[in-house]
Amino acid sequence: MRTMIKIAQPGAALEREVTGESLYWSRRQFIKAAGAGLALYGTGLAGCDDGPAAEAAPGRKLLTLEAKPSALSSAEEPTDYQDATSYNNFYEFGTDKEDPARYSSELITNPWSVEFGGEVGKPGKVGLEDLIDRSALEERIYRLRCVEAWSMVIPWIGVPLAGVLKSREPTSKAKYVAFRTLHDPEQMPGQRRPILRWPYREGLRIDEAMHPLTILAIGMYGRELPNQNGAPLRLVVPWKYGYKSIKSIVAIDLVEEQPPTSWNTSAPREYGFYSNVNPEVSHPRWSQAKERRIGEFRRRETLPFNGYGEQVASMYAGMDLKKYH
Ligand SMILES: Nc1nc2c(c(=O)[nH]1)N[C@H]1C(S)=C(S)[C@@H](COP(=O)(O)O)O[C@H]1N2
Ligand SMILES: [Mo]
Repeated sequence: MRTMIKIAQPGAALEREVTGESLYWSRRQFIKAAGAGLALYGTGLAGCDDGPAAEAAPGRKLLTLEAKPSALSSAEEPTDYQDATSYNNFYEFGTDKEDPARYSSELITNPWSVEFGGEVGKPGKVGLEDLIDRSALEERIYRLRCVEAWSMVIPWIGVPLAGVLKSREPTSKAKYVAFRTLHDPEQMPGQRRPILRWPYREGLRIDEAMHPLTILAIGMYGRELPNQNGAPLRLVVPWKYGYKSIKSIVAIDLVEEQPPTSWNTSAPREYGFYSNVNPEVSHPRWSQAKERRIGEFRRRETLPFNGYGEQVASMYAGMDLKKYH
């Protein structure tokens, strides 16, 4: 596995030291002390516009987002913001972990819309501002476990996918949900080469998509999403390997048959449709038993369903999870 290389961004570190990070973390301490659930997230940063995310995408201000803390959050300490925004997988901008932060800053994320199709009563394009109710935003601190055996803990900001899907009125034939990322080789240089079959595609079974843990995120660490993390809208499915959490979504189709997904199409033996985190099912080229939390040196045991088994295991009762990996 690669070791992490930190890229110094001119001017970034200084700004971060002066305001953002320290502010964010002191607020976290406050939230902890007050007991999560009592503190209203976002108020402490009101009026402050150079917070932690300000340096992540040069030339773009990442606005503060107000979000309610969620009872579904993990109690773990979030990964360092700098790590979460400089060690990314977003192959549309290159295959190195540093490429997304380097090459995604010009991506135009406003205006943005998502096109709904397939088995829905209300198909068509919906502007992001109409799709996500900003007064309903929640902060969900989730572990993200990459198939490459590293993990992070990220305070996402978003809404349950279920409500968004229901607003499009799925028909009784809607058995799966298919997601698609923007396809624009001009803006996404990685798409000029056939690393994957573009656009990036992912899919969920309808019960997985409707599960309360599954969210659509528009922010993290109290701010809008940096481009490298999937701005302006990404999926987060915490009990599955990271590649299921598709970034920069432009289309969502409700469909009757299991939809093709990018990783499963490119290497079906290595990446199944379900992709539930499973320490007992090795990737053909490496074990999935352990993981390294970014920022730590010791390796941790990987937990079944990434530690969310109590909430999600019943959806797979009776399924052979080695076959349906
Ligand atoms: N469109 C798109 N979405 C994507 C990817 C990608 O290459 N393209 N990489 C996936 C992988 S492999 C992981 S581990 C997560 C990483 O999310 P993060 O960079 O916010 O940590 O994004 C996922 N979503
Ligand atoms: Mo990943």
